[in-house]
Amino acid sequence: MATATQVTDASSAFQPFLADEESIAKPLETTQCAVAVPEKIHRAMRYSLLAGGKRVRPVLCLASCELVGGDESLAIPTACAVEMIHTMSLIHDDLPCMDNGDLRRGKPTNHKAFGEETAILAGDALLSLAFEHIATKTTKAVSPERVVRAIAEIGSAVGSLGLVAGQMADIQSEGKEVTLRELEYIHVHKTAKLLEATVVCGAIIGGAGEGEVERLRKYARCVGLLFQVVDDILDVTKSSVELGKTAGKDLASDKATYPKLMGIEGAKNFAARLVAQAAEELAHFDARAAPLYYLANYIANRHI
Ligand code: GRG
Repeated sequence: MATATQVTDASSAFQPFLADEESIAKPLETTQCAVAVPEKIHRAMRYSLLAGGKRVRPVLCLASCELVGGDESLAIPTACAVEMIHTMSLIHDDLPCMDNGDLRRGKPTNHKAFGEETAILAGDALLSLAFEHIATKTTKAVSPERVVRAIAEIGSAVGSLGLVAGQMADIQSEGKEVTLRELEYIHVHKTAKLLEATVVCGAIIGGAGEGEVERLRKYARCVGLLFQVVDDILDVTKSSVELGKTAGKDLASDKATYPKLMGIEGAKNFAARLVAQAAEELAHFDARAAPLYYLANYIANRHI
């Protein structure tokens, strides 16, 4: 069995509450790894957090910190915290009372593996751990004022005016005709707000000035919306390939998507405009903006 020191660099940032991924899949009786009591809740938290995923948000956070001259190590706790929050939102989104998903990140969803009660609690605990993690693990090299600002930024991005608002609007739009404006509201809140907070917090922790923070906020808004537009395009193109048809599943389904409201070419043009707008904001920075250019293009051209 692997030890905590054998996990990958990316995963080791999530210590101390994780041990090794392999043990997560094993029944509790055969698991040797040290997890806090109650073990089931900590195993459920690690199960989803370490299940993989593209880690787009942490990478954006670190790149933003470096862009403004901060060492990436300063932003590691914030980057991990954002991934914890993203993961908890996926766990809750998959619940039977929400999207009722069976699979996530190539594995059974948290509630399928651990039961609904545990999945709800695992999400709650990840959310709370995220804020604790920033507050207690950010190095003293970052001023307390900046740490508090980052915590407030993330808190407001995921609360009732942020991610939760987007999810609520999404639920309330079910079975109704959705306009482009309403769709944008849902995605800006459900997806873009957390991405925005991620980039902004990387900059705050890295020591950015106000002008830099606001430019990066604009960059992140474009990238956040881009993320969802591309997701919608992928839903159509993936299902077209899977079904061997020209019309994808999502063009026919009830769910409002960008390709459905704008057509596939319209959605692709919109995505291209968002990438260009994001790049425009970065043009005000020096060569250290290269990773953020790359990330916008990665998000635009990804296949998963
Ligand atoms: C955060 C307080 C709080 C509550 C959560 C359930 C809920 C409220 C919101 C749902 C938000 C949600 C699931 C939005 C979709 C975001 C999205 C685009 C997910 C896919 O992100 P990827 O592709 O996934 O980055 P990986 O697995 O690669 O990390």
